Amino acid sequence: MSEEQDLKSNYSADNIQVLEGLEAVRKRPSMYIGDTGVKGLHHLVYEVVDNSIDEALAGHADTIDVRILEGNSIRVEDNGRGIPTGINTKENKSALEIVMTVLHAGGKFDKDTYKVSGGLHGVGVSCVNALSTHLKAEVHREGKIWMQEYKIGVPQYDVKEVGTTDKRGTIVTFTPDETIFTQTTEYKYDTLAGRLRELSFLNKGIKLTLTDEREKLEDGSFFSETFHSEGGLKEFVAFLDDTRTSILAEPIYIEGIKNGVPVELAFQYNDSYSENVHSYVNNINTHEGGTHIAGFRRGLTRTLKNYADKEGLLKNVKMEITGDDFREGLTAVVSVKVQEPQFEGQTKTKLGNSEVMGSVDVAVGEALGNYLEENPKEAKMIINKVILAATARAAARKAREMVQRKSVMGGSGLPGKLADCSDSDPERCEIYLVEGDSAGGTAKQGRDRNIQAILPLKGKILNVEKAMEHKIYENDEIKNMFTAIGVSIGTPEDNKALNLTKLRYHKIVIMTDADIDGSHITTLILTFFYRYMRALIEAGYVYIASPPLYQVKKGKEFEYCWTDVQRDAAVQRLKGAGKEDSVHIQRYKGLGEMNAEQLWETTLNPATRTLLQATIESAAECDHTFSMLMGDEVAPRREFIERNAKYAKIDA
Ligand code: 0RA
Repeated sequence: MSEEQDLKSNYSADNIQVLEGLEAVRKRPSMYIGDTGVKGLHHLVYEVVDNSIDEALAGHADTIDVRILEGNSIRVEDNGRGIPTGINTKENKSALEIVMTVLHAGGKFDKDTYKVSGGLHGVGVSCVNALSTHLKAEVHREGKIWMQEYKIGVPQYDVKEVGTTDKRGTIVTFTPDETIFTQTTEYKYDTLAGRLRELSFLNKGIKLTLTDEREKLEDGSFFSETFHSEGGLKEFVAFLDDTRTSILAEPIYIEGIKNGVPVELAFQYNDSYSENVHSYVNNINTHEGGTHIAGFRRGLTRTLKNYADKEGLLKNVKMEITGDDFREGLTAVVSVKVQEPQFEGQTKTKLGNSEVMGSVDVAVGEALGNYLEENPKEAKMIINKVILAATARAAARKAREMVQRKSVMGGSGLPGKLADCSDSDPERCEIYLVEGDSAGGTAKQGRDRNIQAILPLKGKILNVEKAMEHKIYENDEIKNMFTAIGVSIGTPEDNKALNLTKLRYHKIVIMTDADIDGSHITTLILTFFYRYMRALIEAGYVYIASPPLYQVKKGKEFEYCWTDVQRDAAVQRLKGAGKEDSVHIQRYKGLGEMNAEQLWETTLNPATRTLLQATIESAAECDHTFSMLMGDEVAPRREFIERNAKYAKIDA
């Protein structure tokens, strides 16, 4: 019986509504979980974990165990009270069955619990059920084990008692439906780990464990990590800044309920020039900020300014100090819990509730005011840093205006190294940022000159993580990128706002050699985009080219290969009846080894190439990774490279 028939044959008067609900989820999964790609696939896990987080926040659980099982099934276990299994008299069904099969039913059985968790889409575990070929719910409660299984959301039997137990809690195991998640059903360990780590900082005291059971380690065990933070946001900020040099001995930490809004935040200053403020509402990352961030900025600026004025620290300062100056080198995490959040903005990640602004402003004002009074030495260090920032800002503005002036000089303002395309519709146009003049030359010959522009970049570009802002605008390679791409920055209100109206290409492709240097250059360019043109990444305009690693050849026949597995398979295929040694493997050490035609076939031709789109899964995770990769500390960088050794080994 097919799954669709399975769904139909279970129709009966009293569950029509239920089935309609879950059919809607299967018909339009994106409406419920965002998309059916990699993101949506991982969202299923977050949806289940969120329920356990809610149980923990209600004070009934402290441990959540997540496992990636063989075949990419997921198992989530908590030590909470267990979803109630008794018969709900109104529906004449087990509460467990209702929670698992009715949209938005999750919270309805426990009105007293203050529900604050719940993913961006907050749709509940029944959606996960609808999008799984198989799901099993197990409840350990009052000495008994209860169980029910489902196929694409349809119960396979009534909730049944299957044994006795001395544990408490809920276990949900599910297998995502590959007919829904057509792109991939493979879970990325690092993606799940990043979210669980984030959740552990945002919800202090909860122990979250992730285990990858898909592959055994050499000693026969599975790779596993536990994320557990007693310090919460204070530790989050320390983690984000672990490769930067802090100004204060410890982050400033603020926690309290203001006008009924629970506010938690922590911040630290470091000796870098970038601002890293991350915000969350009900554990959801609010990329676009909103009223909580506005309140934080307002409280920070006002309190620091008042203190500096009162202490006469600005007496000899001639230039104007702006809000930005108070946030240079600032790393902060702001987390609020809002009963009925209103999300706005392009990606619905901007908090709109106006009352929250005052709550955060007041919380910061009180706590920071006290801190400054009690820690005059630290207070002076912060104010001195602000004054320095104001001085540097003047220099940066000048440098930025120079870049801008050049970019508005019309067509002639384009960099001399740019080989532009002839089409002028940005939607069709692409620009390849190519490592080195020689590969740049090949790319210029091999490209489709109607729609593909080539900008060669000279060696390693400036590390923006370590440079002061005005240096960045003085750097030739960076100037070339700004002017070629056609974006400008800098409005009086917000000097980081990016103006995309003059964007000249909708695909910006980074193309470097497939070796360690190449991946370093890719990282440098991505860091630059992340810090100075983040909107380009957020809009999905930034890509990474993937040139092949090998050409396997026998006589006139040849194949390109991107991995060792592909290479070995190609060798087998081409070997055929012939002798093995007649098969020749060419290892491409750099783009320069390919001729124009080969580069076109493998890497440039839109019909056959593979582009990786750069995305920001978690801004906090990205921030940490970039500062670590580009920062001063060697040990964590080496560790990261070793952990990602599959890629790093390419050139070993
Ligand atoms: C409603 C009521 C009760 C527990 C839960 C929900 C619950 C849901 C989930 C989802 C994952 N883990 C969970 N743990 C508990 C219990 C009410 C009571 O016992 O009085």
